[in-house]
Amino acid sequence: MSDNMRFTPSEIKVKKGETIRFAVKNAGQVKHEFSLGTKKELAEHYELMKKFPDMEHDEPNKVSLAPGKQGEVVWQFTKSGNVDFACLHPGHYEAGMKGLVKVTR
Ligand SMILES: [Cu+2]
Repeated sequence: MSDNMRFTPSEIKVKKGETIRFAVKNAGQVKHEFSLGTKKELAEHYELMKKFPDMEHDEPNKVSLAPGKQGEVVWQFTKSGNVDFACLHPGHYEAGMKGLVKVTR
């Protein structure tokens, strides 16, 4: 994750049933987060983040990282289709800080 509001890579392909360990690093100078979910879940969480921008997360599908820090999200993809991920710090999502996991059969 970087301060140019991008995830690298921003598109990941996995197979249905696979468990993926996302090793996430904040290479920027401001806080970023990696939140995995459906578009609807991400949108709901984004509304919350706008109200409480400093909220910390300990849910299994998210990791908030201070500058220079590294973290992990481990997730099993049980359905084929697309799963979104995004940084939901206010302004980051609109700036394009999002990505896609493509789950194939
Ligand atoms: Cu961010």
